[in-house]
Amino acid sequence: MSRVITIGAAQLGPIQKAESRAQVVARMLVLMHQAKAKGCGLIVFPELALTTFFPRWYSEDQDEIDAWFEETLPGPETEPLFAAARELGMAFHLGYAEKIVEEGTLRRFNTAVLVDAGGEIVAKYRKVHLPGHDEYDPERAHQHLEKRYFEVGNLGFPVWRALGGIVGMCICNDRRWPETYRVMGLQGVELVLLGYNTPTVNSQSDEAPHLRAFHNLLSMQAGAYQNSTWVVGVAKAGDEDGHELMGGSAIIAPSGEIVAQCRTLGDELAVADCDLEATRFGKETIFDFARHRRIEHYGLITERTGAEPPP
Ligand code: CDV
Repeated sequence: MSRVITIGAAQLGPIQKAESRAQVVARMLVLMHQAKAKGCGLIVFPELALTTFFPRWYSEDQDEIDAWFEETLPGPETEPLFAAARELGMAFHLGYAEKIVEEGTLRRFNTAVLVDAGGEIVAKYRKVHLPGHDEYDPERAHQHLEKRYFEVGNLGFPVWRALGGIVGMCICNDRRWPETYRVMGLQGVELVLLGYNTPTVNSQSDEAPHLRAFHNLLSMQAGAYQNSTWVVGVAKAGDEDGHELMGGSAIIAPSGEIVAQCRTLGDELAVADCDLEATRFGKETIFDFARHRRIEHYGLITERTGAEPPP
């Protein structure tokens, strides 16, 4: 029996610093209606989807910084997304900057939520691997101040029973780390949703853009294959106020193959029918963790070489 969910990877083109949330949400609603016309039951939006990629801008003014954050979700500007989910019967994944008081402490996270077709938030993830730096760095071609503006996520890498399967989330830089997928893989994940904002150029070297595009896909395809899970990676792409972000949003099968991909650097939908049953072959054969993982033997390498285990 198949468990097919039609998924739309909703790449967003650039969002300029001066653009309002209302303008962005209007673009997202267009993509939601396109997705509905193509039979999607889930649409996936990028990391920090509601605004420009603000961590490239250095600021010491907390009010200015807080203007990029959502204090409530849904809020007045994001409610139309939730209404569209209900109207269209379509779940969505959304990345946003979260400002929240938790146990009396004000906190800020780089967050993603999964909203079901009834417009309810059913899952929340907070980014763990925050790249960049926390002070202005004059040596860099551009700033990347995620460590300044966000705390490390405090929710781990859980999975949820949702959309008829087992769903996990991560955000951008998380996708480069094998443990991101493995922690979810060990919980049986069948569908990993993630958004990214990745500059085409490296701020600290002349790394070739084609290599950066290769590493983007390499990470996601390896994570999919080695854990026999679908991975949907969605970019915010194009030129934001002179800073170019890569595209390449992709839907990746549990085999590691790309089954749908965006071709432009603008608002674009890539759609695929994703059968969650297709995760079973890898999970029951070569990546049957219970039968084939040999954790007790991994330490022997340390014994043989005499190397000290890492702290
Ligand atoms: N938003 C990100 O996490 N971007 C990083 C860049 C800075 C390398 C990424 O891993 O794509």
